[in-house]
Amino acid sequence: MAYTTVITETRGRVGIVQLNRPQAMNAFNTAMLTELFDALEAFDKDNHIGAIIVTGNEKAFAAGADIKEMAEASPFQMITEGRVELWDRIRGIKKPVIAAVSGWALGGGCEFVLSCDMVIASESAKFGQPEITIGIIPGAGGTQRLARLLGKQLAMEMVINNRTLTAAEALHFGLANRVVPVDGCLEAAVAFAEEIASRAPLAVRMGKDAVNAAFETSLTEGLKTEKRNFYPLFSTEDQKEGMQAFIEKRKADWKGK
Ligand code: DAK
Repeated sequence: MAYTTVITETRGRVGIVQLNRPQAMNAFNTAMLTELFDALEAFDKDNHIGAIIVTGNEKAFAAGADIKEMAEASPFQMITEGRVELWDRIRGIKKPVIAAVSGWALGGGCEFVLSCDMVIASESAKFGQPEITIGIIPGAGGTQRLARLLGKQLAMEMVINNRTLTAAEALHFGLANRVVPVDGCLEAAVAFAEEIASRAPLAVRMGKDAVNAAFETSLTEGLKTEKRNFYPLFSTEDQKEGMQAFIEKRKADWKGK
């Protein structure tokens, strides 16, 4: 597939999507959003791929939605031109998605990071929701995901007073899994993703789904989802293989079945 606003690459069992509008700080226009989700969905369907990385460049992961594209939009255009549906496609990706972030992750860029499953931040990463400075609020989940992740007070400060988080703060508050040096950020993310890609694929998929349920439901409903995902794994070859390998003190050979 020939993309113009993202670059895709495969390293081992890891699929990488690099956002590629450096002239606009990787601001998400409709073309880039569409290509990003097309690329993510293609990796999601590829049996060879076990985990996916989304990354930007050293200056910017992404500086948000493209302000120039939406500056003149009417409310109806915002609703009807499919932007909501586009942003929501991240929720359909079944494989783990890891954001490797250097530089700015602002507005929709920060919201996209929040929609990923895990985050490797380089020391230069900065996260924020500056929408308030252009007269709007986050529209791709930022108010809800930040409040759930960071608590009300800090989320409020970010949303209504443009407080940004450094990489160290992101790690401290649980928005990032690791902080790594700027040089080698992608390599660190690939190593992180390769480890996940080497796990039992069906269990990874069920685990992602169950953890995500915690953000959607009550504890009782979430526990039901966990059980619904837990028991079927006992019908997989990988469960038999994993437990047998433990007993025989050898490495498991996963089949994804
Ligand atoms: N949109 C368009 N162009 C952008 C951009 C953006 N978000 N961010 C940067 N650029 C462009 C700049 O205009 C400039 O272009 P030229 O002037 O050279 O043509 C180029 O990128 C380089 O930017 P700067 O010259 O500003 O570079 P600096 O290093 O000085 O500053 C910066 C970098 C990232 C701090 C700054 O560019 C900045 O503050 N950018 C805007 C950040 C921002 O306000 N982000 C929030 C955007 S609103 C929705 C879902 C989500 C959303 C909307 C709807 N639905 C579901 C419907 C999301 C909304 C947003 O994200």
